[in-house]
Amino acid sequence: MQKIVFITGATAGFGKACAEKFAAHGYDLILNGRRTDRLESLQKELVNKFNVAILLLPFDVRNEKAVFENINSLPEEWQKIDVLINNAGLALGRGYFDEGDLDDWNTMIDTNVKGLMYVAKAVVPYLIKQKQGHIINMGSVAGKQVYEKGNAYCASKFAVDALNQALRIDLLRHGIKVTAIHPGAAETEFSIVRFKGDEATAKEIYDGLVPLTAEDVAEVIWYCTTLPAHVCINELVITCLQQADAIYFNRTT
Ligand code: NDP
Ligand code: 8X3
Repeated sequence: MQKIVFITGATAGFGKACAEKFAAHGYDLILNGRRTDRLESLQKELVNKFNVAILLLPFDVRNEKAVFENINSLPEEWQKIDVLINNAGLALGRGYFDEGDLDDWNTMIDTNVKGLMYVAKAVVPYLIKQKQGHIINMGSVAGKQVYEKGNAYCASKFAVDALNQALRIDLLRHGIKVTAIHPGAAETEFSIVRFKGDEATAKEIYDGLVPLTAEDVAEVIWYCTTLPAHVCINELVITCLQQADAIYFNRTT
């Protein structure tokens, strides 16, 4: 039977790489992000290449009303979601707590925590109805260990870690798999967004490293969704070889 994956934040980075990966394996796709032009060109590309069906659902995950209106009104043929990749998220700024920008904090918490919760809450009734499904929550090494100047972003990803555990516990009785992926440094648009378009500073994050790619992360997510029905990976922490955890790097390349 045709399978469906719903990916938030599919206009770049991990979400886009997941869209390519799942389409290559014949999944139909529901793709979310705010940049509609990017969603449309990705749709065109993947339909041409893999002949899959794609539904675009452009909305801001911070917008509670938009999340529930869009997901509650999915056409019936799109309601049988097999996999939700709850990936939309961002960091904004990297600085001491006492120098932090409240707007940046609010955006990170609203997107990474509340947005992820809204989308899961809206999708879960479909998974419960079909008595199966898999939620992949995008965490981070920053949600496992706090680093200097990480404060609000780390807090948002610690919350994702907690929600991932909470969802698995609360959905246990419905037979729904819940997995968190916690990547380390991966070269996507993440750092350009974090440093607000300052490409030189964004690049420094990866100095001396062969960082993870979006495709590396998509490959791991794909793997988690291909295991036998009775097997659930609870969480995975993934770094490049030159990163030991959220703090220690071997910058030699
Ligand atoms: P990118 O910046 O490349 O992609 C982020 C995606 O999230 C974009 O598609 C963006 O789409 C979407 N997004 C952001 N805000 C919203 C919003 N309010 N509503 C809907 N979509 C939104 O970054 P990554 O792919 O690297 O990041 C994806 C996830 O992985 C994030 O949760 C991030 O925290 C996490 N992560 C990243 C790591 C890294 O080093 N790259 C490591 C660990 C975790 P648009 O702007 O079009 O809305
Ligand atoms: C992104 C990885 O180390 O920049 O979540 O926080 S890090």
